[in-house]
Amino acid sequence: MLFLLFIAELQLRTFRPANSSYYTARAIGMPQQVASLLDCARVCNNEYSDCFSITFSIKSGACTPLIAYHPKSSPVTPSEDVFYHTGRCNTTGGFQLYMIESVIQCLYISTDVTNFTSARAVCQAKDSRLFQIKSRDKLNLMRQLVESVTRMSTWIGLSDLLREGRYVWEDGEPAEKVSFPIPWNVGQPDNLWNNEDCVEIGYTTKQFVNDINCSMLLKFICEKDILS
Ligand SMILES: [Ca+2]
Ligand SMILES: [Ca+2]
Repeated sequence: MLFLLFIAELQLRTFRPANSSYYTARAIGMPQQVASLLDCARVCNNEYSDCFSITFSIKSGACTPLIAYHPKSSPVTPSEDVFYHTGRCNTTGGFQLYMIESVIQCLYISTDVTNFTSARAVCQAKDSRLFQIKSRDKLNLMRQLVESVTRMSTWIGLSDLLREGRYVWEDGEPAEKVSFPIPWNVGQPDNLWNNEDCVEIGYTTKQFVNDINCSMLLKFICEKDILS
């Protein structure tokens, strides 16, 4: 139940009031009556893989899923509606939108555990990659997901498999080129037994990461680019 509440909360946050003067959008479905903004967000997420945004009228309960926006064009949003927007997240393969503060992510969260190589392969097969923590917001999101959803140590998309001590994010960017520093736990990375080349975020040490043996069985999170 806690899990469901958490997901509902995050979903709701994915639809933020937008300045409609910067967007135009085209309806991709007829307006339908829903009970709440959250239900409208669900309609967009679950019933339309190409849904980019919604209009929702608190007064009438009318919910309209939208596609295609063109920044800096004239608005078409009816003035009595509140216009919410989000990036697009194709939910095929179990992906969902998650957002905290300014970061919005299209994520798949594993329900079972596996080693780093398999986790990476699962993400790649889903046309995505292991979750990368390249900003404070993404670290905050990851921390909440570990605390409330995976509830155990979770792989992140960072490793020094190619060259010892040279950490590279899954998209190939060397960690030292990213302005947000790797949030290592105290004393990490220690390359224990000369055999730790993959990186986990621990359940008890949520805001910090640790290098660990790649054959450990952990949960993982895949991220896909948000389409806007
Ligand atoms: Ca290492
Ligand atoms: Ca370590």
